[in-house]
Amino acid sequence: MQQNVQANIDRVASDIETLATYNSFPENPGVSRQLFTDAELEARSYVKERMRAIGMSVHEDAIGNIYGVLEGTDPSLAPVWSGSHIDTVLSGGKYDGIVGVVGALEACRIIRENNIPHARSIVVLVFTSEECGRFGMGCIGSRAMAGHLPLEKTKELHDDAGISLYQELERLGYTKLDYNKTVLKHRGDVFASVELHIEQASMLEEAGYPVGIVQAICAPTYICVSITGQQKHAGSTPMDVRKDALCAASEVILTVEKLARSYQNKHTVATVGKIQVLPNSSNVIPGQVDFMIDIRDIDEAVKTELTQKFHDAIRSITAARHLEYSFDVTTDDLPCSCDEAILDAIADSCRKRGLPEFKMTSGAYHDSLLISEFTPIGMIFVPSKDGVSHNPDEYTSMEEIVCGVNVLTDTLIALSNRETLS
Ligand code: HGY
Ligand code: MN
Ligand code: MN
Repeated sequence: MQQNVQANIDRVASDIETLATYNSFPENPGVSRQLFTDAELEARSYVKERMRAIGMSVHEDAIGNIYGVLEGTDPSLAPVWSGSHIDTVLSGGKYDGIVGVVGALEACRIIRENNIPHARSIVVLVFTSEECGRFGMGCIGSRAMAGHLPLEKTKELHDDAGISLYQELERLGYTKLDYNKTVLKHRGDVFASVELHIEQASMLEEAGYPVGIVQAICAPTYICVSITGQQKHAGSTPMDVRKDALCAASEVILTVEKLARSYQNKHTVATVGKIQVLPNSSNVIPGQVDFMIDIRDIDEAVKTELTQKFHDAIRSITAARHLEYSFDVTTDDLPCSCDEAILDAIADSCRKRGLPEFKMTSGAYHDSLLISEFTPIGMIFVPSKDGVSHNPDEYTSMEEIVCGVNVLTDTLIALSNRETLS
């Protein structure tokens, strides 16, 4: 019976701390590392160098997904994947996504150092832009792999400075690569994928468990809303003749909260986290307000129903105030279930290590949600202190991370030596 492998806590800690130094705004709290910023490009270089140091071959596809390949004894077999993201939200933490990339690298180091045989190659992935911050779309790299982001569409995604994703791909040389050949993936291209990630909620901490086995992943719907009123003088315009876009938006946003609350289900959530007021001057009645509604659910039918209710509310609130609006659903993903055989492989490792086999649902979305369209997936969670994430105070102890890496390593070894999943 093979001894339990053990991750090297110092290497994992060093990778996490080093990546945290690649930060666009070090003067601000937390880590800010949005796609293709200098900080993110430095982080990419660091990860590629760590992949090469392990003896992996490294390549990127035409949308910037990074692949580090630890070749198996039979490289003709479909590989096992493990990865996550290194981009962050603004003023985010240093564990979201990073734990999955650093953990997969450490798993490969352990496999290599201990000469553990694996028939299938193991590929460590860094997915392009899992966060939606810069271009308003989440899981860009994994979404493109699943065929939901044709290259032409990248010309329509712009950041706040008006730069398109396509322009960035061109600037960095990615448009020289064949998009369809290097990005698109099909069923059978990948044998299985396992992602290690922080829970970003407090179930594991409350249960006192060091790891969790994800059974299903909630999916997002993003809606861009624009409300147009009449920009006028704040001092000389009587209250009864105003067409104040921000007052209308405020009514809408509170209605979004009220409707989401009415479902009383912890997986039915809706948020407005980004808003732009024009012209945003204290002595001008706002003429236009643009904001994004972020809806999540594990039940697609509920998400669709809630989207319709939000649209109805916006229509009636703006009509009552004689304002115009636009309502554009820009993302509408489907929730997914994880593969039973992969769940069992993760549970086998937990059992072998005397850990609880705690099955749970992910409220956050992940790249695993999108790649589940072409490969069986599994996810391993480690706790988030106080359930805090997307926040400078995001924290998971190194001991908990190492526990997750050990379970990930066992699972990758098991899967990379399996002929079939069923
Ligand atoms: O927003 C999410 O669910 C993920 O953390 N990007
Ligand atoms: Mn995140
Ligand atoms: Mn994440």
